[in-house]
Amino acid sequence: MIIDDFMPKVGESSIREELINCLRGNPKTLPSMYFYDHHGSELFETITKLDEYYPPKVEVPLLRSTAQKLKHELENCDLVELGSGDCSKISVFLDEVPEEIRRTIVYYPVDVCKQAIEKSACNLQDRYPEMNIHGITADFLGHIEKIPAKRRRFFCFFGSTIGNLTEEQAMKFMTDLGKVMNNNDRLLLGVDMVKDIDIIEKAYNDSQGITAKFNKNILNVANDHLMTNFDPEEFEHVAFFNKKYSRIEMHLKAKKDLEVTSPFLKNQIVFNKGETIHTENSHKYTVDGINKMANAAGLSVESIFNDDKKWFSLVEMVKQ
Ligand code: AVJ
Repeated sequence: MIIDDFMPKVGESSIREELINCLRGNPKTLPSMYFYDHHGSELFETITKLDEYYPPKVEVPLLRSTAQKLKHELENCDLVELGSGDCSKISVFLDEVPEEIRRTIVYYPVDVCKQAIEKSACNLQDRYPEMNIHGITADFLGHIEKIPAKRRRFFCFFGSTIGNLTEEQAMKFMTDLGKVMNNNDRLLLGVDMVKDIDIIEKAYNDSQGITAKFNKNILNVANDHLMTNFDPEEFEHVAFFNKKYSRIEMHLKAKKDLEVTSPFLKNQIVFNKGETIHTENSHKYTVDGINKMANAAGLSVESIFNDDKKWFSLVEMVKQ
């Protein structure tokens, strides 16, 4: 098993510059990619097991039924999963694929978290000894070209991770992906659909406060990179549905006036009581929105697989 590492490391100035710019912005932001250090990836795994967090509950059975329909398309291909995380989704998918076909697949998990890739690739190798695995740690938004293109590719982007991108960013990502895709390549995209706002908001305000911990952990990650002195407990977790943009927004709200210092900064970062850091967007889609996005990126929607309630979609796309 091979793992290629393309992620910048703690201590690299490019990360510090990005984070400082975000915290100096008005409004202040932190990119949601930084949730996923080792602890954050574990907290996210805990979130996926919460009753209120419905997306995996609908996506997992849908992955199973869709895999049964698409399994023959996987023969002799490179299976590239963007944002593979703990690899639990692809294993639901692969369980439906016959061993003779798995033998012909090379699986490429791509994720920003090196620990997640190492751990999950090993588990997966134990589960499917007949399959080749080649892990890649990369921020696939910027490094899509790092992904090998020797054979026909089947791209998977599950979990509605695309929902973290703004409309503009999602469009750029899809266009970049459309450009590197060849005629026989396919993309299977998991997207969370618009539904009752109450259900959506509960999923991001769970009663055990795990999502709050996950949100606040991004400040520990900022502390690791910037040597700042953020105290996560001085911030409140806020998550609500923004109708205008059809998305959940997560913010961290200062409980009092605060000053944060870093040896990499001349001046402190000043927070007034009530001021927020915008940490995440999680867009919810409509079929219309999906088609528009695909077309603008030079892709066409071949099929949409849904659950009964149409809460989640797996969208199969090909190059136009
Ligand atoms: C992993 C991006 C799909 O947006 O629902 C979960 C992350 N944030 N709870 C999502 C998340 C808060 C999740 N994604």
